[in-house]
Parts: sequence; structure tokens; C-alpha cells
Amino acid sequence: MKSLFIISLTSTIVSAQILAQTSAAYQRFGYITVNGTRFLQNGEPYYIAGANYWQGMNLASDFSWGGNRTRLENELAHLQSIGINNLRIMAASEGPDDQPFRMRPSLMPSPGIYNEHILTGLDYLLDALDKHSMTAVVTLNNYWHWSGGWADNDSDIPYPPSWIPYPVNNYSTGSYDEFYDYAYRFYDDDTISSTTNQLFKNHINAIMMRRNTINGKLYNEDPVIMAWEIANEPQLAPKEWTSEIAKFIRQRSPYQLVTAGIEGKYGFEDFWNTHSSTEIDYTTCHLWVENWGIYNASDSSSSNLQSALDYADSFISNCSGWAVGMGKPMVLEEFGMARDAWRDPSFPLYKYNPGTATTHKDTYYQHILQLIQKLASHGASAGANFWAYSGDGYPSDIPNSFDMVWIGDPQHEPRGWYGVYHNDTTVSVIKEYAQSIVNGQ
Ligand SMILES: *[C@@H]1O[C@H](CO)[C@@H](O)[C@H](O)[C@H]1NC(C)=O
Ligand SMILES: *[C@@H]1O[C@H](CO)[C@@H](O)[C@H](O)[C@H]1NC(C)=O
Ligand SMILES: *[C@@H]1O[C@H](CO)[C@@H](O)[C@H](O)[C@H]1NC(C)=O
Ligand SMILES: *[C@@H]1O[C@H](CO)[C@@H](O)[C@H](O)[C@H]1NC(C)=O
Ligand SMILES: *[C@@H]1O[C@H](CO)[C@@H](O)[C@H](O)[C@H]1NC(C)=O
Ligand SMILES: *[C@@H]1O[C@H](CO)[C@@H](O)[C@H](O)[C@H]1NC(C)=O
Ligand SMILES: CC(=O)N[C@H]1CO[C@H](CO)[C@@H](O)[C@@H]1O
Repeated sequence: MKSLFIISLTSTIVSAQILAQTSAAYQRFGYITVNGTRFLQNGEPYYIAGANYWQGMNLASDFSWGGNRTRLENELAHLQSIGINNLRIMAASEGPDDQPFRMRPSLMPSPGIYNEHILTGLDYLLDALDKHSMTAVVTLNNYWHWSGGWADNDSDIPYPPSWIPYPVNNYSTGSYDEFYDYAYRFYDDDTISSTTNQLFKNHINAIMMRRNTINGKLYNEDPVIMAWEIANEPQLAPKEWTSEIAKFIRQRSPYQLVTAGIEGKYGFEDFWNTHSSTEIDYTTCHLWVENWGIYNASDSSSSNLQSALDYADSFISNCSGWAVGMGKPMVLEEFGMARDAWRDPSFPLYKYNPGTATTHKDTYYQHILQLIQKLASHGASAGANFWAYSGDGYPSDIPNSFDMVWIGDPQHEPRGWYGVYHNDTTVSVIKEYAQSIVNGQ
């Protein structure tokens, strides 16, 4: 609800409106707004030609804190050159940093304590996105373990089996179901949920009210932030919880959009529960054919690929139909496929050499992006972000001093599984989509 913003923001809102009317520069990077099932920027249709770039704040931090701004600048310039206009990024990661699988160094090593070097990385990234004419979807939490955890101060986290058996599988102490139940307590375990949600709200507040040290802008008044996303894949979150958190965000910024970050895999009821609140501006879907057992990454046959394409058609059409029914935009904000490694099914351990071809992946990307574009032409989708951009990073890179290799695949997944390198043939598929969707239907 746009009318619920807090009083103290009123004067900034008025000045923002005046600025928007008077400053051409401001309009160029104006806030993204929602008109029915479409996004607009300064009155013109705005479609997402996007990438996932969760590692951005760490890459943008100072070299001594594990970043590499030369690389970041190269990568953003490359993404801009192929027509990418939106990056989905993380603005949350929790310590302690001796836990497995995590983004290191973390943004928040312990509750309420921030690593200013990583926050400065986030400042730098947001400023750089503005310079490259991109917007950001800023993710504030994560259901999964690769960026940290809040509940119970990390005691006995039942880490699920890693998708990569080596070298970190020995940290896994639980099943996916056990981890799911553990994380779900964030919403509904009375013994911790008031604390975890207060810590979460404190975090949201700290991020949204931050003043960027590079350009002086307040985050909650910076149009480079198209949207705040409650969490990466909040699983079956209670409707009231989603609405309450979304409202908390809206009260701190009436102009930036709010979304939840779900996959849509649980079907219409969950999609509706998550997105029907007036506090949620647009809907999201994530599509994972291998992880969900549709696509067999050991099988090079065209029928295997075809089953992935058919499933994608059905899944995306369903999400699109639900979103249109609710009168809100829909963004496919994650999808991906493995390279043509045809893993040995009895030994799924695989290092994805960047020289491995991507024939299935390229066909899959093209099929999905053409469907997204076709739907967009009649307002039934608002665009897509592929998962994920690795840029100039390769699995074989020497880990930095924090033992991290920054590529598009998080630590719990095989390096190179889903990432797109700057020199992949997939890039031309993405470029074709980006240029046609951004240049209008
Ligand atoms: C907003 O959507 C309505 C209904 O589709 C349309 O008639 C109108 O032109 C749109 N406004 C802009 C500024 O595109
Ligand atoms: C930083 O990135 C650049 C560009 O990708 C690369 O050439 C350089 O080796 C990187 N620096 C370090 C120390 O990794
Ligand atoms: C897991 O295995 C790695 C590599 O063999 C080893 O360095 C590490 O100490 C092991 N960790 C645990 C918790 O056993
Ligand atoms: C996946 O494909 C491989 C290679 O054709 C086959 O050996 C394996 O049984 C398949 N796995 C499943 C679950 O169908
Ligand atoms: C899409 O919805 C139809 C009708 O409810 C259902 O039969 C189908 O399984 C759904 N597709 C996917 C991929 O979930
Ligand atoms: C991209 O560059 C990497 C590293 O140099 C190389 O291994 C790979 O074969 C290249 N990919 C293509 C498609 O040329
Ligand atoms: C969920 C929870 O109880 N978190 C606590 C973890 O420990 C820190 C520091 O002692 C507390 O501030 C948190 O409230």
C-alpha cells in the first residue's frame, strides 16, 4: 500500500517528485513502476533482461577483503554491452565465517555487527550499476545455507548433502528435508521466531537506511534499486509473514518495488498466498529442471532435452497465467542448465571445465527466452534473469585469501555447473534476447 509510508519520509518524497519532474538525469535512472502486468520506467515499458550476480558485493569490495574491482568493472561493461539491464544481487550474508558453504567474508559476521568493507562493496556495486544503466533487485535474506543462517546461532545446522561431493560433503549432517524443517522455524517456531524476525527487520532497516559512501545517496531513495526482495526462495512462507515483512519494507521506501523471491514450484496456492498481498508489487518464478528431476544431466539425448523444454513451457505458462490473473507482472528470475558434461551417473562428481560445450544449455536458454519475450509482447511476462553470470571467473581460479572462487555457482554447488562465462556461446543467445526485448516488441 503506497499510503502506508512513514511520516518521516514525506519530505524526501516530495523532493523526489520535484526532482523527477526537473532533472533529466534523474529521469533517466528513474524508479521502475508497475502498471498492471507491466513495468514502466519514466512512462516507457521496461522489460527485464537480467542476470543473477549474487557475488557482486563481495567482488566489489576492496582487494584485501577478497574483491577485485578491475574484474567487476570488466564484467559490468560486458553485461551492459550485451544488453543486460538488471542484476539480481545479495545484500545479506551471515557469519560466523568458519561455517561451511558460505559467502566469505560475510556482510554480517554476527547479529547486528557489519563488515564495513563488504557494505562498501555493496555501495560500490550499486554506484557502478547506475553508471552502467542497470537496475538491481536486492535480496535481503536466503532460505538456503550458502549465505548463512539466523536461527539458533548456528548450533547444529543440519547442512543438506551438497550437490558437490568434494571437498565439502563431509560438512553435511542432514537431509534436504531436515534442513528445510530447520530453516522453516524462522517463521513459526515461537522459541526463536520473535528474535529471528527482529534481527531480520533490524537488517532490513540497516540496509535500506544506509547512505552510500561512494555517491552519497540513501539506499531507500536510490532508483538504481528497482526492488527489494524479501528472501531467496522463502519456502511456503505464511501469508501473514510475507505481507508483514513486505509492509515493513514499503514503510521505508514507497517508491522502490517489493517482491518475495519464490520459485512457484509449490503451485498456485503458494503463488497466491505469497503474491496476493497489496504489499507485493510483482510475482517471481524460478525454474530448475535438473534439480527437480525433470532433466537428466547424464543423458545427451534430444528426448531428454525435449522433456526439459516441455516442462519449461508448462511451468512458465502456469506462472504467467497466475500472474496475469492477479494483474501483476511476472519475472522468471532464475533458470539454468548444466553444460554438456554428461556426468557419469554413478559418480556425479564433476568439475565443469569451461571448455565443455553448451549445446543443450543454449537451446534451453533460447527456448525459454523466446517464450518470455513472446509472453511479454502481450503483457504476460516482464522478463527474465538467467542463473548465473560467472564473467571472467573460472572454476580453476586460485581461491582468494578467503578461500573463495567468485563464479556464478555458490559454494554448495559444483563449480561451473550453471555459471555463464563471458566467452560462452550462451552469451550470444542472451544478447539476442536482451536486444529484442529491450528494444520493444
Ligand atoms: C498502463 O496500462 C494501461 C492498461 O493496460 C494502458 O492503457 C496504459 O497506456 C498504460 N500506461 C502507460 C504509461 O503505459
Ligand atoms: C582481477 O581481475 C582481473 C580481470 O579479470 C584479473 O586480470 C586479475 O588477475 C585479478 N586479480 C587478482 C589478484 O586476482
Ligand atoms: C572435510 O574434508 C576436508 C578435505 O578432505 C578436510 O580438510 C576437512 O577437515 C574435513 N572437515 C570435517 C568437518 O571433517
Ligand atoms: C540418466 O541418464 C543416464 C545415461 O543415459 C542413465 O544411465 C541414468 O540411468 C539416467 N538416470 C535416470 C534417473 O533416469
Ligand atoms: C501447469 O498447470 C497444469 C494445470 O493445473 C498442470 O496440469 C501442470 O502439471 C502444471 N505444470 C507444471 C510444470 O507444474
Ligand atoms: C573460454 O575461455 C576459457 C579459458 O580460457 C577456455 O577454457 C574455454 O575453452 C573458452 N570457451 C570458449 C567457448 O571458447
Ligand atoms: C536467534 C538468537 O537467539 N540469536 C542470538 C545469537 O546470539 C547473539 C549474541 O549473543 C544474540 O544477540 C542473538 O539474539
